[in-house]
Amino acid sequence: MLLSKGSRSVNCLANKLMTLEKKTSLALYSNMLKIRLVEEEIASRYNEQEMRCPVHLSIGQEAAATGVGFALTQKDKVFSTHRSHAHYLAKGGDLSKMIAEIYGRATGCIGGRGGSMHIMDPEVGMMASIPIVGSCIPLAIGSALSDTLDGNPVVSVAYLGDASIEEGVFHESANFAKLSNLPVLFVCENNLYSVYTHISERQPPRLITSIPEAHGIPMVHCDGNDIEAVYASTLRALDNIRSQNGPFFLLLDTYRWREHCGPNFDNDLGYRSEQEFMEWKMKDPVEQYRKKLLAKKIITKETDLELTDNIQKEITVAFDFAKNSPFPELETAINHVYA
Ligand SMILES: Cc1ncc(C[n+]2csc(CCOP(=O)(O)OP(=O)(O)O)c2C)c(N)n1
Ligand SMILES: [Mg+2]
Repeated sequence: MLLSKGSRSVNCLANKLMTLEKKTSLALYSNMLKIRLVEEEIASRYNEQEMRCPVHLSIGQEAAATGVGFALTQKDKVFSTHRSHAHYLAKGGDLSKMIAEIYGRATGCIGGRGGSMHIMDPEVGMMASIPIVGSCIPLAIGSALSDTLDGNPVVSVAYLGDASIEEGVFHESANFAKLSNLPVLFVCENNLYSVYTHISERQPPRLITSIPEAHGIPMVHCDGNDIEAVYASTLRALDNIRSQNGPFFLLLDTYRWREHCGPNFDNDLGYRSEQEFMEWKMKDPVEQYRKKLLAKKIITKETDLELTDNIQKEITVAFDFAKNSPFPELETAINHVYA
């Protein structure tokens, strides 16, 4: 884990890691497993053509969303991207409302109007998901400015992919957030790709870590497959922000396993190698943590199976709920439209 100058000592992070309670470990593991199983279910049912929206799955990236989401309070606000399911579930989102949204049903978290790429639910602090790359970032900045002016002690989180770094709005937002000392956590999930293009073909040969530094924003760079590292780093980042030190940047190394958009594997297209994929797959965040918890006897093979079974049942209930829910009424089609 790499800490930039100006951030606090690593010891406080190590202490937090050591004192991670059994129930916290279990909660982190359960949530990662739930994201994995939910998204695998979406993938396996996608070809039934009842989910009539594009889906961007986070399979392989579960530790990033879970570690961040679990460190936040319910009042903290999250602004997400096209790859939002995991962010929502880790923020305490309702699984049935999410699946119903993806199925376009009136019971979805935004009434079936948005689908997978627009998941939002202000009740749990999921303020928006925006598929235009980089565009959720200024929303998080505006929200942080508004909360600061109103005296609300809330942190706004801007999730971004590695491609958002290439958008002008990221730099304008980072500049303004630092200048105004805003309580913003930038979370960059660097999965190396923007659709089919590797970061080395899109960005000059410098580390992303140099970018927040150039804006004077403290940062932590950590293994996005290590759930405890992500969780502890986020707690550290939040400590720093809540001490009114302004924005913080968290860089998480991760990898998406399936195609950019859709349920399939696409290594056969040739934009990345099977070997690279396998190397990342070996770092499977769910499997790594399962092994760790088994070794520490926090779970057993039996309790793990029971947990998996319970999550599967919850998933079945959510899909049944979605499929049995009505579509929105035609008369409501122009509600919430501002044009
Ligand atoms: C401004 C803009 N340009 C292009 C696109 C098309 N597009 C959708 S997702 C995506 C890749 C984004 O990559 P990244 O931010 O790294 O997130 P990831 O998909 O890897 O999670 C692109 C180019 C878009 N939605 N918005
Ligand atoms: Mg990416």
